[in-house]
Amino acid sequence: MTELRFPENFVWGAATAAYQIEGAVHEDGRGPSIWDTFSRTPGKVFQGHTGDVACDHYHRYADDVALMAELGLKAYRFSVAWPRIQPDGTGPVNPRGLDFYDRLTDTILARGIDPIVTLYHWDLPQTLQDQGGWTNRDTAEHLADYAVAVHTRLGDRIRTWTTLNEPWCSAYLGYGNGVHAPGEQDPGKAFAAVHHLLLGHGLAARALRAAGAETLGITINPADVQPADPASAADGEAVRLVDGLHNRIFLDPLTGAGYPSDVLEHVSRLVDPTFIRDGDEKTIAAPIDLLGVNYYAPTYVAGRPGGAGNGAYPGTEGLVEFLPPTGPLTEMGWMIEAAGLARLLERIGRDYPGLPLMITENGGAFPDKEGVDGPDGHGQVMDSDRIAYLDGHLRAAHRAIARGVDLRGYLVWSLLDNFEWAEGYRKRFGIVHVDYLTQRRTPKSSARWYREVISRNGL
Ligand code: PNW
Repeated sequence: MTELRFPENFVWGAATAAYQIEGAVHEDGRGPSIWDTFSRTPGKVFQGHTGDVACDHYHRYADDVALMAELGLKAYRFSVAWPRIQPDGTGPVNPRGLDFYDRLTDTILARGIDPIVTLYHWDLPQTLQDQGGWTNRDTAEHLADYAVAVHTRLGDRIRTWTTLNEPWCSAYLGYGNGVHAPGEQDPGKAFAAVHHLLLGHGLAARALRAAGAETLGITINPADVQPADPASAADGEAVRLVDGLHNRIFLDPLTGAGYPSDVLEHVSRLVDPTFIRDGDEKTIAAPIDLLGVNYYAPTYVAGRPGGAGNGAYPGTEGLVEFLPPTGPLTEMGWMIEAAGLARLLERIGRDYPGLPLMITENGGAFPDKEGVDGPDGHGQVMDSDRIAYLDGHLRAAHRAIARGVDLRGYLVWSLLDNFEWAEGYRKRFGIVHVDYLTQRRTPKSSARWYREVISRNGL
């Protein structure tokens, strides 16, 4: 019996990203991206893993879409690799790159699945990085040109368009603490990147709207920032600072309020923010129809003079202590706290009303336990920890809906085990297991569980 039913037309699906699954990095005229460069730089990615082959999805996409259909997915979120479309990031489009997404889109639609496109999931063409990447204002303009090129080819079939995936990661992990490509560590560059990413979003959104895109959005990874001690005023101030750097710096300008003054003040202590020009905030505030929310774990902070801070949040050194995760953790070392998802959704619903939300990523890296009684003589992959994680977070999402949050859908991260960025292939987020030696796909027990959830529209 179903205890928790989700709204009618709730969108159930799964998400992936180009560099994490496609492979085929030298095929059909694709140019190099910053992740090709970064993964080849010694010491950056676990054991030097690269996306060269990944899940070989570029060749196996039809089988993978068949798998999605077997799971009953209503929607599938994938990203388009900019360097396949414009190998150098600007200039004439590479038709063979677009051909792949054309075939993929038709295959998805033929299975009755709704495609949701992410235009930029971190694979910046290397040529643009050579000109400064997201620290260069021109990159924002180039993003809009690229967006239009993709829309020109796929706009007749794809309804839902999102510009960026998690600009927080691109800016702060890419240019702040250097854990992600391009691996720079410079607070000034990180904030310039935040602004140019937002500007690129605004320019792309405006161009896509003019081109007739139906549903337009962006995906962010807002943080559920909590105080170590709810009664401490110092911890409350730390929450305010980290919330500003992680959430309000994106959400306020996206929704038309411009940059928050306390955040601008903090940024100005670290860098001269001349990269923000008159009119930019208006561009960033281009109307959107959907906000994608990715959630994995909460962030606990304390206000402490001399606190270590965190390179991913420039200027928190000496002010903030980021608490080590406690309780049950995923293999990423991230806390498992489903209540954080409900708090986050309710907070966004309250502070940024009128914006339909979709969970565009949620999931966890967990160990596989091999079962012995697979239907075809192969072991089954049992992942009860993942089922528990997803179940808890879906209950939290349902609670938020019951409290009035306009949540339209849920996409699990991820369909397949894949290239987990700096962690390489050692962390597995898939509901479908991938054997990287044979490229054999085996749905885990969570995949079967998720199929049931979808078919019942609830838990
Ligand atoms: C997101 N952090 O990345 C991405 O959108 C996915 O591509 C990725 O595979 C998934 O989450 C799991 O990691 C993040 O350090 C990477 O806070 C790192 C962080 C957050 C999100």
